[in-house]
Parts: sequence; structure tokens; C-alpha cells
Amino acid sequence: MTSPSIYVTKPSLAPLEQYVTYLNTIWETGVMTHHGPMVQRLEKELSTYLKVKHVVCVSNGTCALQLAIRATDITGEVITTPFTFIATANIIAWERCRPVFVDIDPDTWNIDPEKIEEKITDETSAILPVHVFSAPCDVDLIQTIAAKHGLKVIYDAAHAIAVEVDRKSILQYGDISAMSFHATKLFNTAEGGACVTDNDFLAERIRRMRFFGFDERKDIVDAGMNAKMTEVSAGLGLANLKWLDRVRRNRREKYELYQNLLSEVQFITFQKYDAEEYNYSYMPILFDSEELLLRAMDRLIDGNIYTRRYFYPSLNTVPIFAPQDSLPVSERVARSILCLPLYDTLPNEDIERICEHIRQA
Ligand code: T4K
Repeated sequence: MTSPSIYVTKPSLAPLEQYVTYLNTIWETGVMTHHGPMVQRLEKELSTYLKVKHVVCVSNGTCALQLAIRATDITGEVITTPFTFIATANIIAWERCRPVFVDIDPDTWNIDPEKIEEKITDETSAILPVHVFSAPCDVDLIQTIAAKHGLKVIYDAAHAIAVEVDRKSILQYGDISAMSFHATKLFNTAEGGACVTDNDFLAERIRRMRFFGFDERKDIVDAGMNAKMTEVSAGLGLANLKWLDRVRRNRREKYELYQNLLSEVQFITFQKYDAEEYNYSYMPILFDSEELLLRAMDRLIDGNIYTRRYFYPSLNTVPIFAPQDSLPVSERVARSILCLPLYDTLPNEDIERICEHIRQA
């Protein structure tokens, strides 16, 4: 008998009856969108939970990045990491800026801050790092470099909900942090995202920009688009937020089970992270070679287990961003990394089975 398929992730969802209470309200009031009461409540609850000043909810993480770039008037060259989801670099280019890739640290897989300054030119206006798989970037050094050269900093914090460094939210660094609440994220609103900032002016500007450029009196005061979060999404967020701590604890247990079961395997390495500064949203493992990775992937597919090559290829090699320098660390990591299934309802026996396939590779 073939085993049921296992995918790289499954959404973390509150019990349905809890979500239904929010849907009941929508059915009673008929308020579905336009910065309704549930979006306002979610923004408030998130800012308390995340210990940040402003959370401006939007329709997805890509829009959050786009609004962050627009609101800070970024132009020209933007220094970023090649080891990320395509959305990061795509939105820089979409905003008519040029992504300039800097190689990554071989252990944390985040942008290597020591290599940023050599890529700064007269055209550079910003740095856009990613806290990849939730491991915090070297924020202190990045902020120091940005201040020295007068650059804006937008963090792509799509993976980095509930991450603190020295008891301070990682989202408090930079001008704006852009979050994703996609179905595959630790915290989800189906589709959704947010811009987080301490800056009152930027928060207000993003609020207007997500709503066609209208201010509260519906005067047109800025250029804008439609990036509003709906009440249907916000209600799901309110229900899911109550479960977030439990989801994170649960994923951490499963992550650590994987680590134990794979600790003897000579040909893989884990991301370098600090246990308290990580949210366990992904289970990435780095193989010694692409050949080993492909062998493991094939074995897993034979067992109906579907992993993901997050993030392949290294974005400096993608033709739409050419010309770019070759970046050996990112290219090696991107070729040899695999994300294993990780979600709160994943049974431990399945983790054991997955690890057995990898050992046999
Ligand atoms: N910056 C970074 C660093 C990001 O990683 C992302 C998104 C963004 C920015 C942009 O944020 P958003 O605009 O997306 O909010 C997924 C997600 O679509 C994407 O949000 C995420 N990063 C990226 C890393 O992964 P795919 O193409 O791998 O996802 P998909 O649809 O194949 O789903 C993977 C697995 O999840 C499926 O095999 C089954 C499961 N799944 C998926 C969905 C959509 C479900 O069980 N239910 C679902 O509804 O990109």
C-alpha cells in the first residue's frame, strides 16, 4: 500500500469554530474590507504581540515590500541577497530599481555584511536584506553601514514573525520590515502581509498608499494602489494569532527531532541559528553536494514525500537580473539546499521515515 503524500508544509490553522465566530460578525455587519474593524484589531493585536509601534496590514508580502520601497522613495541600486525567494528581487526590479546582489554568510545563509560596502556606488539608495528562514541578519552591522553611507534599510521579514534579538523584536530594525502572512507561513491570513515601522510618517504614508492614496477624509493626498487586507483574512489572522505560540513550540519540537535523527549523517549541515532567536518555520538542510541532494529528493519522491528547493537558483544567476557578479557561497548553498516537510500536524513517525530516506541516500 502506498503511503499518503506528504508536502513541504501545511497551513497552521485555528480550530474552525473559532474562525467561524469572526465570519459570523462579517455576515451580520456586511463589512468585508476597507480597513474594517477586524483589520484594525489585528493590527493592534499584532503590534502588542510583536512589541512594535506600527503594523500596517496589506494584501500580501510582495505588496508589503513594494509599499516599503515606494514609501521610502528608494531609487537606483538596491543591495540585496541572492539567497531568497524570487519575490524579494522581483519587486525591486518591478519598482524600476536594480537589485545588486552581495554574497551570503556560509553559516547563517544571510547577506554577508562584510561584503556590502564594496558594492555601494553613487547609485545605491538602500539595503534590502532578508532574515532567511527566520535567522536574524547581522542587524547592528547593517545599520552601521547604512548610517555611514546614508542608505535606507528595508528588511524582508517574510519568514521572521516572533523573532527577537536581546529581547527586542527583529522587526524594529531598519526603516521598515515587510512581513508575509501567506498560507505557508508560521502565522497566516491565507494571503496577507504587513509593513512594520516605528516611523509615524512612514506608517501613515503606507496606510494611504495601500488605499489608492486616500487619506481618512478620502482626499487624494498621495499616489496609491489597492493593497488592502480583507476582513475575511483579518478574522483568520485573529483566530490564528491565539495559537501562534503553541504552533511555534510544536514546530520547534519537530525541528529538534529532525536534528537528532540526522545528527549522525555526515553529508548534511544545518543553518547556524540561536535557538531562542529562531521561529522554526522551515526545516532546511544543506547537502555536501547537489548530487547527494538530488539522490535524496528522488528517494523521498518514491516515498510520496515532496520537499522544496528553497531557494534555488541563486538569484544572481537569473538572466532577468543580469549582469551580476558570480557569488560562490550563495551559488553553492542554493544548489545543495533542501527544505524538508515541517508543520504542526506532521506525525513524528513521518519525520522518522523522512530521515530514514535521507540516511539511505
Ligand atoms: N520574501 C520572501 C523571503 C518570501 O519567502 C516570500 C514568499 C515573499 C517575500 C513574498 O510573500 P507573499 O507575497 O507570498 O506573501 C511559497 C509561497 O507562495 C510564498 O509565500 C513563500 N515566500 C515561498 C517561500 O513559498 P511555493 O510556490 O513554494 O508554494 P506552494 O503554493 O507550492 O506551496 C508549498 C506547499 O504548501 C504545497 O506543496 C502544499 C502546501 N500548501 C500551499 C498552499 C498555497 C497548502 O497546504 N495550502 C495552501 O493553500 O511558494
